[in-house]
Amino acid sequence: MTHPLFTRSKAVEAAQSAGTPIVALESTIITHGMPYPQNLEMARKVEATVRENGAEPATIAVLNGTLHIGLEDAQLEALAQTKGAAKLSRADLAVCMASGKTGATTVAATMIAAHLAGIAVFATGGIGGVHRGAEQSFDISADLQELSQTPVTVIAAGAKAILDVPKTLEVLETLGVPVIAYGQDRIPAFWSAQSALKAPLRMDDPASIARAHKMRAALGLPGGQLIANPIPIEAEIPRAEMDPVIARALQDALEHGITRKSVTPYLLQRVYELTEGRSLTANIALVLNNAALGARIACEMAQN
Ligand code: PSU
Ligand code: MN
Repeated sequence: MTHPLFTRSKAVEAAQSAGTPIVALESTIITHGMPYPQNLEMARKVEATVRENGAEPATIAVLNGTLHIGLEDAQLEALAQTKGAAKLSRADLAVCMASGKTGATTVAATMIAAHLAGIAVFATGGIGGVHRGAEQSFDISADLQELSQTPVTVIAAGAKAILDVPKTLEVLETLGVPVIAYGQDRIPAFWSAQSALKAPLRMDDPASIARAHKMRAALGLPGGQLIANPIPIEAEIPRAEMDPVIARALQDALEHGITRKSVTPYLLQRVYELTEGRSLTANIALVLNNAALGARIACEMAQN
C-alpha cells in the first residue's frame, strides 16, 4: 500500500503488513546531535536494539523532498555524513518537502510523521523544552506543543539538563501532557539518572504505559505521553559532575550570541568537548535504553 505523502522502507512496509509493532526514531539526533561517525554507529545500534526487543525501527527523515518512514542502510549512512541537512520542526516540515530539500526531523516533526504513518511509539534521547532564560528569549521548543496535540508516546531520558527542567515540567502540565517517570519517583536528568525533581507520574511496566496511551485516546484527549526513562546507572555521569559543565556551556552560548535553532546543537557540542567525549558515550547508552523500552511498549500496544 502506498501513501501519497511518504515512502516506507522495505522493512517497515513488510513489518506493517505483518502487524509487527513499529518504533519511530528521529533523525535530528543523527545530523545535529552527535558527530560522525559515532552518530551512524548510534543510529544502527538503536535500530538493532529495537529489533532485539521485538519491534521494527522506522527512522524518519526528509530526503530530497520525500518524507521517509524508515531508511535503507545506505540512506542512513548518507544522512549521517550530510553537513547540509535542515533541522525540521513542525514549522519546517512542509516547506522542506515542497522545496525538494533534505532535512532531519526533531521530536515534533518525527511525532507528526509517525502519527501520519500509523506509528504510536517513538524513542529518542531527550526532548526539547524550555530553555534557561526563556523569560527573556521566549525559547520554548515546539516539542512541548506537539506532545499536547499528537497522539504518540515518546520515550526520552527526561529533558536535557541544559534546559530549565522545572519550567519545562510546568509547561507540560499546563498543556496537559502526562510526564511519566519509568520505574522511579524522580525525573531523570538526561546524562544523570536522577534530578532533584519529583516526577508528576510514575509507571513501572510497559503494559501499563500502553494501556494509558489507549485510555487517553478512548477519553478523546488529544496528544501523547512523555515517558522519562532514566539512563542505566552504570552509564550515567553524576549530577555533581555535570552541573559545572552545563553552567560553562551555557555561559559560552551566551558569550557567542547563539540563538534559536542553534542553541540545542551548540550546547550538546560544547558539553561533548567539555566532558572530553563522555557525554556522548552516556548519550548513546541512554538512547539505546530508550529504544529497548520503546520496543517493549510497542509490543504491548499491539497485544490488546
Ligand atoms: N536532545 C538531545 N539531542 C538532540 C535533540 C534533543 O539530546 O539532538 C534534538 C531533538 O531533535 C529535539 C530538538 O527535538 O533537539 C529540540 O530542538 P529545539 O530545542 O531547537 O526545539
Ligand atoms: Mn528553540
